[in-house]
Amino acid sequence: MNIANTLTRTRTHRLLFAACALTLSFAVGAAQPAKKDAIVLDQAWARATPPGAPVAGGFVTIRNTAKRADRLLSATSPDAKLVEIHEMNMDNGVMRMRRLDDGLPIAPKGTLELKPGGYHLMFIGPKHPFVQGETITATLRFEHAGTREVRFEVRAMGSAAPKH
Ligand SMILES: [Cu+2]
Repeated sequence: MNIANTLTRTRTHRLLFAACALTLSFAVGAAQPAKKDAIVLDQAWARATPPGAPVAGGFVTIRNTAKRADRLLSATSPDAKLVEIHEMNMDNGVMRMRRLDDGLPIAPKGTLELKPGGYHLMFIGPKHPFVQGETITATLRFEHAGTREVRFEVRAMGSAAPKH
């Protein structure tokens, strides 16, 4: 796979960006149960990383059961220096990623899916390799629902090339 050629420059520096894209290039897996309340978090998982990886991708499905909109504002994790909310999409065959400083809205009764190739949490500066089978913890902060702790099940790095 020749991701380097398809990447464009962003504010994020290139190495970080490339590694980030790599962690997100593989296909998805199954489910994991969640919490209650106005915000329901489901299918939280993170991608395993090789030692020294600068970033790791985290994915979760967020359901807003309330009648008013909410917003995912930010996230933190004891397992990484920093967690950012990112968007990734394909633009004319070019993979682009950007940090969403204003977070992500979740419609009333709506569902927001963070998944490979789309919105995701970017664990920046993992404090240890994310090892398959382990659990990574993060706290998500919502505008109305407050904070929620989520456990991300670490899944295999995968070995397939991106399908695009
Ligand atoms: Cu990212």
